[in-house]
Amino acid sequence: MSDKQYALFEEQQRARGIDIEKVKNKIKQLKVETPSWGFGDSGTRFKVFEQEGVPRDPFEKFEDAAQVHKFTGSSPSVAIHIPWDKVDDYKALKSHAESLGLSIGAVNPNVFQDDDYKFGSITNADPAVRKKATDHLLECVDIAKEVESKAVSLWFADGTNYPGQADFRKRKNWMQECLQTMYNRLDDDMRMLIEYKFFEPAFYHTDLADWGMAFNMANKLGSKAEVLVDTGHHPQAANIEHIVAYLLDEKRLGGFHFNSRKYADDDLIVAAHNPHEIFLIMQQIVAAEEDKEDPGASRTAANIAYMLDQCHNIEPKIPAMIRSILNVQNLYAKACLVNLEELREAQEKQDVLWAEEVVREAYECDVSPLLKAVREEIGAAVDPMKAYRESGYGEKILSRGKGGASW
Ligand code: AFD
Ligand code: MN
Ligand code: MN
Repeated sequence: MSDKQYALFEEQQRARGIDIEKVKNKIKQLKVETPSWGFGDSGTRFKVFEQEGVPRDPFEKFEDAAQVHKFTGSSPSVAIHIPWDKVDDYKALKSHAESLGLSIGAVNPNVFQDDDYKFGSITNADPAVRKKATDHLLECVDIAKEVESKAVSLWFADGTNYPGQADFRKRKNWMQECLQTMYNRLDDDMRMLIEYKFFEPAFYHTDLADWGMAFNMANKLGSKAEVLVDTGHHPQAANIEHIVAYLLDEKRLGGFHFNSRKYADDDLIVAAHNPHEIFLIMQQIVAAEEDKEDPGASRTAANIAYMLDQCHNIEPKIPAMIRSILNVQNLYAKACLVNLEELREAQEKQDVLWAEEVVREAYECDVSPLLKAVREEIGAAVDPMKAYRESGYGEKILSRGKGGASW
């Protein structure tokens, strides 16, 4: 990137009242966690198209994740999923991660693939099944402690397919009872991130179906319980940026699972279909980060766990992850270019078109000179996708063959 290009960009932004050095620092602080399960084979209920060279075990998943961090400089942690990432020695997995410049991020329990969970896990009418599921949650808290992870990220497939199949209120109370048992196991510096999902795999009701149910559950459990917003988990046309602002104001936004969807939980490359939505989400976060009048909201914003939750079924996985990280950075960078003082003035004056223009203007800025400058300063590749393509890593791992790890 030419210095001239960057100098012109910087001059333009200064003229807009933007502190570019501050924006660069904010972008450098944005770290996005990759999901171990995103590197293994994945698919839909119709077909898993096995890919040549996918990792054969959790250790190789971390090696692939290390490529994403190597070229972007912005994804130093990897979420694990138990039992998909079960190993005999978690400390060995942690040391392996550290040898690659990575840390183990959120620990994700799995109470949706065992036959016993056919009619639910922590909402199952059979107390023995609820206990089995709760024991697994406790096991995951213990694994988190062993690998010094500070977050256990919870998603439940629990739900029903037909009216009358189960008692909604009993299930709600069973869930709370099991989650309280898990909550009580958390260390003071740990947190549980409660994810919700509108539907799937249950098709009539899902026990944690929306942000309100997750928020209510987190409130009942205590301050170490927060809400996880998966961007693919909402009804069509849901205003996710409003949900995010509400949770920030309540100091209950714990993190994100970024992906994009057209119609359902498609787990596709984040912002591939609707980048504006992710920008508007980021704009709420940046406004909270900079809100001097609400230190609680800015603390919450500063403590968000940014994670990808994606499965690349037809495209090569490592470059798809790199693309996703770049998309998140791009939209966060744009959100940092909103002149918040000007926006506040326009809002106070209720000048609709001025306020809309202040936000739109930032969205329409080409931030590539800014991102290239940041990448140069942090020692990442100026063009991560090109650098990965030219690295030969994708070819090297083909020797692993087919039939590697899958979820
Ligand atoms: C699926 C679920 C949910 C969960 C993820 C990892 O829909 O998003 O977070 O698997 O368990 O995507
Ligand atoms: Mn998710
Ligand atoms: Mn999902």
